[in-house]
Amino acid sequence: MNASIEKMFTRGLYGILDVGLVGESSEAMLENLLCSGAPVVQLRWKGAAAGPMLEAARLLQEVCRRYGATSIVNDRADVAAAAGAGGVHLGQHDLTVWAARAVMPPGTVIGVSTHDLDQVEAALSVGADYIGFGPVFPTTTKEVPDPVVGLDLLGEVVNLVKGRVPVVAIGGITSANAFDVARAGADLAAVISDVLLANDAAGRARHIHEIMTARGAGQGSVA
Ligand code: TZP
Ligand code: MG
Repeated sequence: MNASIEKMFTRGLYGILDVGLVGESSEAMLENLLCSGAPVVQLRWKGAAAGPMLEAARLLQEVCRRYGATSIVNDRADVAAAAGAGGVHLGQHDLTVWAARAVMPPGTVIGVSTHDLDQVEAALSVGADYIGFGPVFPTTTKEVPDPVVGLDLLGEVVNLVKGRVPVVAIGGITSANAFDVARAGADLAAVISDVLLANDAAGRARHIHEIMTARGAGQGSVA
């Protein structure tokens, strides 16, 4: 198992720096996310041109390195590779895991978004390094979200994955429901709006990270 994945084999907050949402305050927000202790932060910038995204990904990688966290670039394996990022996150309509591996250096992380059990099986069979699953709850952040999967199906995914790779829950997760997400067995909670739009983003990120890492919160699927 490579070092970046090993770092992710821990419960906690999966931070997402959504540049479309935070704009010019991105750099300060990145520090807020990393100060929480989050082991991983993803750069998400829908509609960005490759040049500005590469610049943002380089900054992400540099700051994550300082905090000992894994940097992940959403959607774009080419940008992730060029920036020296720790990994890439692929949606169902992005490059395949196989194609992304051809672009990414050995030892980098490839995560896949899934929305049902068949997609989870498929992602595991092609060697995804972690499984994103959701939306667990309703979300307004994604323009066209997939149907809500709920906590019971999240629990089924955790049972199906059996600790082989980390399970990252996403969609509508807040400090108010993060404990339920942890109890369903997710290793990491990926959160956008509840953290980025909070008055005290650093405090909210830390709170959710603490909920996810609290003793007795999870089933310890990858413990
Ligand atoms: N994928 C599934 S739901 C979602 C993504 C990117 C958006 C999550 O955002 P929020 O604000 O945490 O619901
Ligand atoms: Mg995508």
